[in-house]
Formats: sequence, C-alpha cells, structure tokens
Amino acid sequence: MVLLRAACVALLTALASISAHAEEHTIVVHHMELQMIEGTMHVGDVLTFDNQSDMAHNLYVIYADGTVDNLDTQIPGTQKKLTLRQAGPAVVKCWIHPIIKAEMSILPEAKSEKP
Ligand SMILES: [Cu+2]
Repeated sequence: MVLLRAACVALLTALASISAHAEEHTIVVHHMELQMIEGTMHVGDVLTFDNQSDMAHNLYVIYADGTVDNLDTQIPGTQKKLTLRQAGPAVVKCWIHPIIKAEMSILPEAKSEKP
C-alpha cells in the first residue's frame, strides 16, 4: 500500500511536470455525500475522487452539452481521477446513489501565468 502510494506520487509528479498549468483537486467522498467542491476549476485540471466511505460508488460528470464522463465502480478506499474536458457548468452525480450531487463551474483552460 505504501509502495503503491509512492508510485502514485511519482506518477502525479511526472504528470504535473508535463501539463504545467493543470491543477489537481481532491474531492473526498463521504458516506452519502461529496465534499464541497471548492476552488477554481479549469479545463485540463484533474479531479481525484477519494472514496473514504464504506460503500462502492459510481460517479459521473455531466457537462454543459449533456455529455457524460463515467468513472465506473469505485470501491471503498480507492481513488479515481478525471480530467475536466469542457468549460461551463457541470454536475457530479452517482449512478448508485441519486442523492449524491455536486455542481461546479469549469473555466476555460488556464493559460500561462503572468510573471
Ligand atoms: Cu454512490
């Protein structure tokens, strides 16, 4: 488990150096709710959903144009990643638990920071 975590960190570090401006946001999934989605989201940012509840979830994101990115079944204690691919309002929901719902607003891809 520790080795796996170390590998993940190494992978994330590698990814971060490739896409310099993409940010990563971690969202904890509790028993029947998502942690509040905070901060500014941009296209290209990576959301990590951390399932700390005691049940499986199947989260998905609905973008402004109605298209869906499905994260598939996520068992307790696991993480799933999603790269945001469309600007505009979006909703995160769970196929298994319709009560789970979180809205967010995604901005266009972040350009180079001004010095
Ligand atoms: Cu669920």
